[in-house]
Amino acid sequence: MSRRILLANGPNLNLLGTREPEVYGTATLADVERITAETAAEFNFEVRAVQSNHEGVLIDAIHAAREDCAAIVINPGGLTHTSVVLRDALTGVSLPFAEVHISDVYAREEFRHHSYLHDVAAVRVIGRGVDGYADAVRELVAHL
Ligand code: CA2
Repeated sequence: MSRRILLANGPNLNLLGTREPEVYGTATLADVERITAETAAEFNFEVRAVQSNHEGVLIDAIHAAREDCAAIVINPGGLTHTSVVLRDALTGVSLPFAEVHISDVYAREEFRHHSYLHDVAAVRVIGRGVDGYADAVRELVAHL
């Protein structure tokens, strides 16, 4: 088994730490990538991180993960609530994945309550802030 995890962050998550701290906190995307890599290292896994504002770039990264990753941690951003395409990519590569949301989507607008990934994710971590990425790694590794 590969000892690598793909960390994928979707649209607008590059803005973390710069706006809306009351919703998303003050940690940056770099912090998220560091937290995830440090937690993975505790289990002897390395992390390849990608963030993109473009759906197709995320799809290509997921397809590439099939070659050299054991699992995926993904915060799809707003694509969570819209993208059959992303769901198809994730189910298509057959890698276990964790769906992470920094905010508690169920305490927000109703359109955020539905996820196209929810029923196919191996792990779901919702509303635990950026520490949720560390929890996702732990739960995903336990699942492997
Ligand atoms: O809570 C999450 O992690 C979300 O996946 C974040 C998405 C949102 O559409 C989902 O419903 C829940 C939005 C990411 C945008 O991130 C920003 C961060 C700072 C400032 C502005 C946007």
